[in-house]
Amino acid sequence: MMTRTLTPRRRGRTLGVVSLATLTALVLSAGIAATSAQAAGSTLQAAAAESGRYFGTAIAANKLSDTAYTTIANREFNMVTAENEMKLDATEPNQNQFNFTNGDRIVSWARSNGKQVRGHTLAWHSQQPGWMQNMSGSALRSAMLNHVTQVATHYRGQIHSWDVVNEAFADGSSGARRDSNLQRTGNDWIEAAFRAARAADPNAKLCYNDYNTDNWSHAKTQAVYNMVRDFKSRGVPIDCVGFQAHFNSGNPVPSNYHTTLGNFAALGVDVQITELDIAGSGTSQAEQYRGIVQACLAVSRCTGISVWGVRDSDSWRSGDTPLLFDGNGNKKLAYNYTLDALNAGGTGNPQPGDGCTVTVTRAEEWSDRFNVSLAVSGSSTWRVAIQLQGAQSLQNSWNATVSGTSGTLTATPNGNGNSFGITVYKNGSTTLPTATCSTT
Ligand code: G2I
Repeated sequence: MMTRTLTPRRRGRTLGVVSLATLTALVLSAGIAATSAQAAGSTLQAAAAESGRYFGTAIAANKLSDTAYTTIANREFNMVTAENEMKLDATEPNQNQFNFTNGDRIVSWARSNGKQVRGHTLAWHSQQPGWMQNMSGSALRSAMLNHVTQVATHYRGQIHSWDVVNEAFADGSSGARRDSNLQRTGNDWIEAAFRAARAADPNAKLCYNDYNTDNWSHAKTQAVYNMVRDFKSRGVPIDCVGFQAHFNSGNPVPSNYHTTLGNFAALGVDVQITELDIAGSGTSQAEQYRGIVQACLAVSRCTGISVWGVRDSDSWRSGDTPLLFDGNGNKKLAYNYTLDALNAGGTGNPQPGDGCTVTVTRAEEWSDRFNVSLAVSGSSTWRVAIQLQGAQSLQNSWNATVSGTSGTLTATPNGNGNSFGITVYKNGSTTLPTATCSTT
């Protein structure tokens, strides 16, 4: 049996719900020691709910008749994503002929079991029906917007969050949009899709969803960040960013994950981990799952985590055994680590290895320079790397020790708390510097 010392915060909250006498009676009648297993959430959804988050899974409609599958899914998860059933090829197999049969089965199963639904996905270069693959230009743009409108309207009021646009950026170091028939209709296709989705279902949160956007220093991450920042500044209706989080040895969980999540959240969007799976086994896999949970819990706008399937055997890459239950439905070590990390919570006293996040805000501006305010949360022992843009250079700083004058600056505490500032000479660039935080 696992034991864990309850923090004061947890103990107080638990006893607020279950009286000490009741708890003692329960423990005595069960004849077992009081451990976290009794006090904490005993399923993923219950443990995540302690901090107001959801824990979800992808569901395949053709598995809803498998009771071993639905038993686990129903017990552990309170958010459901249709793995394939709401994609473009599934919902509009012929132009303007919509088929919602399997998507509806998943929504119906979710709702009858008290779960919420993530919609996946309205516009994507992949899994397009044949008729759409052959289209281009304004005809494709219209067909795409019609698809967004029709599908979002069909599910109006039933979707927690929609992945409005999926995987629109290229891999590698270019930071460019992915070439696709949709991209070739014009760079504004993404914002057009978001506007159509908002009009069709004003109450769904509208997300941009992608993979390989986990490491803050990767060009693709920066490119998506810049798009979201641009959308927020121009009033394009975006509410959330989905991080697919498909990890393996070639694409490991980055140590700066909380920084990525925190910096996106600081733009004023929710962040969600939408398709989590981690190739591997044993302690290594379990520790990576724990890291992901801790990163999400460190960011208040990280509102939930979904894994991409129930059992390893249900995974799109089952050979990688990337999920939380084995093929027989047994809980893996990764499950235990995930559950414990959720139960440990994210707002207690800082622990070694916990992250910090930094938010960057533009302040006063003059013709040649501007002020930047930075605020660190999550730790009081931090180091912030500030990336100046272009030829920008440092004029001045306050409330932190700042070294460097151009390129990457380093800031550390100087006894004046967690908020500090710099003045930056523009030297031709008014772009806001970016910053990452690490604990020391
Ligand atoms: O590739 C993993 C995921 C990456 N992010 C977007 C997700 O939508 C994507 O999910 C996967 C599904 O897990 C697979 O199940 O997307 C694949 C392609 O859409 C899905 O694979 C497809 C196969 O390509 C089809 O041949 C098959 O008919 O699954 C279909 C249903 O089993």
